Amino acid sequence: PDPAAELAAALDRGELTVAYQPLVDLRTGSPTGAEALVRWQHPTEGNRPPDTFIPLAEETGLIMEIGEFVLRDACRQAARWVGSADDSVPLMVTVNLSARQVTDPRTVDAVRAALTETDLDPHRLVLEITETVLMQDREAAATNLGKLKALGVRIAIDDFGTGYSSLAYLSRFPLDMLKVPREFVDGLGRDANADIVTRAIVELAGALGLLTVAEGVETDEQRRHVAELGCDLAQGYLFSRPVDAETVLALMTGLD
Ligand code: G
Ligand code: G
Ligand code: MN
Ligand code: NA
Repeated sequence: PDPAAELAAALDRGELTVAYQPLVDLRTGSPTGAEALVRWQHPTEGNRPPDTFIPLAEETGLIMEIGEFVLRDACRQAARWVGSADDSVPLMVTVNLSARQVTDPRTVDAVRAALTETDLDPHRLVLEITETVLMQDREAAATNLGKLKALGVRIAIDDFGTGYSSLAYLSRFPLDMLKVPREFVDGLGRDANADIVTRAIVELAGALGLLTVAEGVETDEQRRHVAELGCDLAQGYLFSRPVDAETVLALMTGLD
């Protein structure tokens, strides 16, 4: 069948779900939120990874509906974490936005609706955008990001330092967080350049007042390394793989 129609039907039938990968505060070691990652559980073929259908969703525009679904689920889950955790924990949920979502003005409406419906403090929602996406349609991206920031949400640059962008341009955006890509974390202690680049990202973030998240932390040595370099948060298989909403709720509320 037509792959685009199949994806649309999958969304209608509820085959798309959202997994959550915990974010850990490197100072306390406690979970402080999670990244929302869409999943497609195909009835006969099992799990289909996002990179097999997100590009198609982008092309066809279905990403707007999928994105709305992910945003709503993410805000609903985060509101549950907040409702059952200690007030002092700065819980957050991060959601990936693809190119079309960043430039389409309807994304602002979708984010506003998700926040209102779930009564989530906007500050707890962090939108992840890649540098390449930001550089694609600068005008539209800047306008939309300004409106999103006005709602009170935070903005993260995903895979910082791997895309095609200008620091001068990026620094004019109202950013809140930089995510250190897995490939840099993976090279720490083995590749001098990985250390230098990661250190530079953390220093830049510090100077600009942004949080840093180390991605793809798989070993205790990597955890120590990124903590030493001054990263604020980390995620990766060392702490947890992406898990379902109930499992992450249990983690977040200390029942696990
Ligand atoms: O687990 P992982 O295979 O989930 O994710 C693979 C890629 O798919 C990542 O680059 C991630 O940013 C992207 N991705 C995962 N979930 C979403 C989503 O809800 N929206 C968009 N636009 N991208 C996503
Ligand atoms: O591009 P983005 O950063 O949004 O994608 C996150 C991707 O990284 C997801 O596919 C997620 O499953 C994957 N991931 C998360 N933690 C780890 C890890 O520790 N090791 C590896 N290899 N992949 C990871
Ligand atoms: Mn991401
Ligand atoms: Na990333």
